[in-house]
Amino acid sequence: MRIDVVSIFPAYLEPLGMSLIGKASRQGLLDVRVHDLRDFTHDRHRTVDDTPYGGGAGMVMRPEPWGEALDALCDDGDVPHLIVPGPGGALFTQAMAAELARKPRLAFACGRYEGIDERVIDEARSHLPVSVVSLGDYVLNGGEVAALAMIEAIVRLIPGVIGNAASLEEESHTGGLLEYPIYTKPRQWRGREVPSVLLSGDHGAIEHWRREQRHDRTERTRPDLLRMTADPEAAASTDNPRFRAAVQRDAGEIWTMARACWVTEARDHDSFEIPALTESLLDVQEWLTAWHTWVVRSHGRLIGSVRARRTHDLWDIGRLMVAPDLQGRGLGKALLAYAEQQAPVEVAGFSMFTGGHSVDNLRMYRRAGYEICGRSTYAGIPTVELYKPRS
Ligand code: JEE
Repeated sequence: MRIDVVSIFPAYLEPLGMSLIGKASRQGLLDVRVHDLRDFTHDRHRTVDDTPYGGGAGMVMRPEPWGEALDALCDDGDVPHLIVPGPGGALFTQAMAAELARKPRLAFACGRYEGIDERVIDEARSHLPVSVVSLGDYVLNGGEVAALAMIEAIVRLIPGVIGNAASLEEESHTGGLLEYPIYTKPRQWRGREVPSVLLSGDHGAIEHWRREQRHDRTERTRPDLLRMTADPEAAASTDNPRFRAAVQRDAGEIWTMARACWVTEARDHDSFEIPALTESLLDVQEWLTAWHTWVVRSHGRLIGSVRARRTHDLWDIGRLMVAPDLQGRGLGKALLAYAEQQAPVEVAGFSMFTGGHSVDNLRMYRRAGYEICGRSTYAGIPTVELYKPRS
């Protein structure tokens, strides 16, 4: 990946030569170039600011040096995705970092003073993808510190930059809960003991304790991650529904919808002993941390969901559901195809599992290329295992 940064304080970006980012640059995974905006001025004083039209406090960055600097970044055919840090931008998120980590070229335009003449952004949008992004709801003196933070968050997601792929894999499985507390040696420090469960060697008890800690901490310090209230995504109405990674806030609706969806299964199999019907809300919150789960919303309403995880060389897909009033319109098939697309490259095929009497589901799975590869029973209910090789 190539990253260009334009600033009037190139020295602010010197930390980019250190640590993981510096190492990635030396290994050739990354090419970071910092440019001084003043090199694109032509007056004796290398002026980059002027007074605002319409009055107001402070100074505004003049458009001409920015125009020339951005032109210089685009002179060789391929154009970068331009990120303009600004206090009025969209909040920078992990999802954004993951999306930007896949681009071959990024450029950061770091403003100072009150910001950059708006026409620079308008003009850049006419030939580049541009995102105005804010690091958080507080005011900095310029875009440099924001760019540093964003670059660090993006670059660590580039394959090969963090040596330990397992840590990234683990991170992507946090499922929207905060972390559990961690400890190392010595066992006793300043009179404080490491929680005894961690020394017990009982892996089940440790897992249970960590799970409890994560829920308690999330409830205490980030209740917004658990509650549906003020969810901007849920509030946004979109006519073109898009699949998104599920977050903890989706748990309640997934739980409710599973009950609505699987009650027909219960009728068809003459039993309520179906995992999707007997599980609790806490179970859903729990499996959201262990599975990749995607949801689709329409006009703020959760209308579909699916989950998947890797077991050996298979991508195990399940809990495929569509709101009962919207079934039969191809949304289930689209969700299934989406879950398949998300499979890691190493996966050889897809596996699914359904009730033996789920005639409509089985028909849909067959049409999607699945073959029955096994039959068994679960709690006395006939079940069917399905397989589809990766094409
Ligand atoms: C880029 C200049 C300073 C200070 C006016 C009016 C804004 C600009 N999360 C983040 N906070 N701040 C930035 C950021 C700040 C920047 C620039 C990013 C370029 N500045 C500046 C004050 C103002 N204020 C009242 O509302 C708040 C404008 C940032 C990011 N990313």
